[in-house]
Amino acid sequence: MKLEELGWSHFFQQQILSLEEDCVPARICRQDVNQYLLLSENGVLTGKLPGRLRREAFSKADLPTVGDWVLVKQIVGGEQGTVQIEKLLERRSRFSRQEAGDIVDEQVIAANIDTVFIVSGLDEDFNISRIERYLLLSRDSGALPVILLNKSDVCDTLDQYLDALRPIARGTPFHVISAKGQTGLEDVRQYISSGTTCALMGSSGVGKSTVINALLGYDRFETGSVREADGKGRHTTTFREMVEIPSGGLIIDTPGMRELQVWGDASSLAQSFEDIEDLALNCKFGDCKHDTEPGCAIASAITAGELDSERLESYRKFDRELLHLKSQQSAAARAEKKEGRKRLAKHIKNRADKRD
Ligand SMILES: Nc1nc2c(ncn2[C@@H]2O[C@H](COP(=O)(O)OP(=O)(O)OP(=O)(O)O)[C@@H](O)[C@H]2O)c(=O)[nH]1
Ligand SMILES: [Mg+2]
Ligand SMILES: [Zn+2]
Repeated sequence: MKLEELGWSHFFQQQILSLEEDCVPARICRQDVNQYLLLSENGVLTGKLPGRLRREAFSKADLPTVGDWVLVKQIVGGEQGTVQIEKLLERRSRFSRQEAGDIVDEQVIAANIDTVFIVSGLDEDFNISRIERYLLLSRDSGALPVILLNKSDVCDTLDQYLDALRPIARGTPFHVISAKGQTGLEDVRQYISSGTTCALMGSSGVGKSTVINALLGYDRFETGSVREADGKGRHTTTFREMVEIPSGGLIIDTPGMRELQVWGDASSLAQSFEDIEDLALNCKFGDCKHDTEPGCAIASAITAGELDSERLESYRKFDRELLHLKSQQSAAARAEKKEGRKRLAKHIKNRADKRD
């Protein structure tokens, strides 16, 4: 494959002008425990990450992930196609969440993507707040979010679902499809062409792998049944992987994420909830909490049926989560600074001891 077909562009080219000649660009398609799988002009490569790059990383987000462009060098004396990763190139887009668990760090789920397909099943598992959450995370990604409403073949309450979706989707395109029934796939293909990359996100069981198999035209990814009671999946896909689409373009399958903690700041909130923030400009008091204050434009909109009170609740919830994230980030930064000072003091003392 040519580099352009793998998504290479001027943006990446300009980053390597002054680099050593024995390095070549390659793109991460899979990350295993101790190694990476990469696509390159010379086919599939196996890559190792040197300890130096790990040590230099401030955050996990500084390490290569699926979709990343890196520069690699053939390992001298190593097997053909075994390379060392020398440098991670700057990303032109990234979809991130907060690392699951207690660590405060950014986890990049997919890098250098053009389109984020937010997949949702039109079954018992349909969940508006979840779509709202994915939308918030996509706002800052630099990729275009597109909502795919899958499993239309089993849905007889479509109008109801669409009525609930419209106010939160706002300008975001959405398409009703059935991967199983092979309908609506042309709507999805319009976002895919040679050199572009898309990624599918969404809970377990919504049909991400089934959609990708339908687009590829063969069963590349394993799919799994959902629980009958609530339509939830069983986490069939367990790692992220990027594959080539025979007709051009690249597509990333991801496992359904159990925890989807926000990663972003006030601007992601403002972008996702422009409707609320615009209304708030008309509240009588600048610091209106939209609770019981007189002259509250948001309360009036809710009374008039122009705004769903649940939307305001989501806004408040994300606002709290983002504030919490911010305070965790500053606490982590303070701890790091303290740790750094300790290390420096130790270093100075060591040098002094040596001189003595
Ligand atoms: N009725 C119907 N079922 C579908 C459709 N698409 C997928 N499914 C079924 O939904 C189940 C889950 O599909 P997967 O593709 O494994 O879901 P996934 O999103 O990849 O799930 P994880 O890998 O666990 O994150 C499977 O039984 C699929 O056959 C559809 O359009 N209609
Ligand atoms: Mg899957
Ligand atoms: Zn108000």
